[in-house]
Amino acid sequence: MKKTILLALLLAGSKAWAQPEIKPVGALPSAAQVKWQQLEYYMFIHFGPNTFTDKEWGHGDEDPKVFNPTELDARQWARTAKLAGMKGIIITAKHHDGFCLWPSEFSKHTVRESAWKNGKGDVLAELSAACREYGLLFGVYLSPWDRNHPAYGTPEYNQVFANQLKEVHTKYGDVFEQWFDGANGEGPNGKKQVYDWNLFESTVTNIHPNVIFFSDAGPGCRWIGNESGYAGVTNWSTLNRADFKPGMGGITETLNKGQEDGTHWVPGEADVSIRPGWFYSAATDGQVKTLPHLLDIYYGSVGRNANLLLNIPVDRRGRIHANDSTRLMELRRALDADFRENLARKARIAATNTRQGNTMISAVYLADGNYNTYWAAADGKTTGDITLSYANPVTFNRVSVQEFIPLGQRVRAFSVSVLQGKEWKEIARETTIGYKRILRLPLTTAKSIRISILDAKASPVISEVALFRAPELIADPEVSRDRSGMVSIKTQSPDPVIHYTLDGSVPTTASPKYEQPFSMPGAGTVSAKAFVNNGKEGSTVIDAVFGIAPAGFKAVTPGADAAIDASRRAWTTKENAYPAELVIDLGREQEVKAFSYTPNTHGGIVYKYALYVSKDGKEWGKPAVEGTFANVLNNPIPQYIKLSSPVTCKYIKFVALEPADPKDTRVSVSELEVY
Ligand code: FUL
Ligand code: CA
Repeated sequence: MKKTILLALLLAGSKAWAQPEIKPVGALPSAAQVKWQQLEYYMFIHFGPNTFTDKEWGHGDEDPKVFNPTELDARQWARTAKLAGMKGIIITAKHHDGFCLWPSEFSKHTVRESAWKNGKGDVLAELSAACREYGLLFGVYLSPWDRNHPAYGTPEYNQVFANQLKEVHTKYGDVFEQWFDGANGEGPNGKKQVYDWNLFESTVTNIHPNVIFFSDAGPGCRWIGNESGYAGVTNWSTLNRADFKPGMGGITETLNKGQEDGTHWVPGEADVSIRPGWFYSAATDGQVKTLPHLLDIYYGSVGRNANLLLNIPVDRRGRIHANDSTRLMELRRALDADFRENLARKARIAATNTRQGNTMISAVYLADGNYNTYWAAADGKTTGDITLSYANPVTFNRVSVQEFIPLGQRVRAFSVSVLQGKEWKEIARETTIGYKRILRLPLTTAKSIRISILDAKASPVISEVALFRAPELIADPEVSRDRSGMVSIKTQSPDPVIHYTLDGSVPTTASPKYEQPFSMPGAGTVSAKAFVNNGKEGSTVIDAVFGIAPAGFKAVTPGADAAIDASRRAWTTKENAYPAELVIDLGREQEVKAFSYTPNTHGGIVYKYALYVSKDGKEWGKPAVEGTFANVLNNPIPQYIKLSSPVTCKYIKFVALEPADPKDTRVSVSELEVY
């Protein structure tokens, strides 16, 4: 075997026109980054005092005693991750509240001060041991922003944070990824820390030279620019790193796509939670993302040259809740079914413009299942057609292509075509590939399939191409309610039967069957499930939560109707609007227990707010509730806020006090609801 390879290399080298060597192009990944990219999918765990106080951003003033999981089982987390096909776990060792999940010497807000195990517990010790047991990589999230530490906001704090990093990286074995969170919600009058990133990085790399640093700017990998789990359809793994700093804001678009001629290799990592929020809350037990949604996220991240970091919050017992683990296993089964058989392995594969003179480079290596063997075009050729031919037609709906990234990311544009009679018909045209690009296509049957590299920075180098036939999914039911309170349910699946409940229970075929829109004028939850195949198979259950239908509501604030019209339309002010008021007449006196603010994802997002209530629209008194919408800029989900006690009122006044993005001074409300 060895001899043949040697002979091939000798032969290749002896020809004057041969091009055995491929010159790398642009910024290149380190060996550690290549290994990291191949992980593709791993678990995030948010766990801490917020789990017990039902918050997304703790203030750091919480009693550490609140942290008291009753049956903490890190082996259950690791087992779940393993069964889900994930390669590692990254845990919030320290979130913005400053609470340390290990007994840090450099803080008084830690597991040691908690009620858990009488202060003798150490979550990082338990999780790192469980990861080793299950063959998973262990990673840590540490928030530089610390709302508890007395030194925060002074230069001294940098050393405190460096000391904490040192503890975490020395005590628990290998760490594959160090997550630096860029968030800092202190606002204009808050304590702003000038972080010493060089110190933080060198502290860690001295201990773990191969760790991948996550931040808005890398250097190991970069935030994908949103918390919904989607990379750009164009996604370069390169970035002009000098232009970015963690937490600088206004760069989400660039982070989403990368930069074609970026100076450094800083690949994207897409982070998203399986629930609306990052921390566990019993209120979201019914809002675990659906299977079609999670699959969409997978194709939108791993399928677009990014790694997927999926958050599974641990609950108050210290376990992963059954609703989350059940959905994770559904996702695993669906992914296994989607990629069950690579049809490219049965094809005859040919390519044009193939680089000559190196027997290690050939179209046959495009479907050998080995990432390190590849086909490449000749120098000077930036295009090439890869054709898969079959004796009998094949049917597929997924196409996957992988570039050999150790030589750089090259492809700028590619397409997929199928031969119909004598004509090639293009069925997809896309931009970047990178480490992996997976296209979801309509079910297509053909005897010849062509993947054309249309443009590249240098001769394309392709490791693998694959075709799959993924089974059809049962689409989620979509529940909507109009302004008058009429509820409609629809779904994309052909001929489904939809059943629903209004009491929070899981719909079965015995539950009421949806036949036509029905009225639900009050606040409530509609749970819907679509059944096919005579009720034998069902979709995910959708829980749609609604406030009081705004049929009789009137916007007292001129032009603000869009905030109460039960639609996606938003009410948006001009710039420099803070503070701004939105007054709503509820039509009659009603009991109000809670309100929700649905931010407009296009901007004008409010961070600090107050809500007033009144019987006559004149006397408002003190706010019924005031506070901040934690993490609303990066995760703009509806914000549900409970009043401390129910009030009876006819008017409400929402006051926007501070923007989430200081550079965006408009106030926008997609919907304001009361419950
Ligand atoms: C953000 C944080 O503010 C959130 O709370 C969460 O930890 C998310 C992963 O990162 O920046
Ligand atoms: Ca290969």
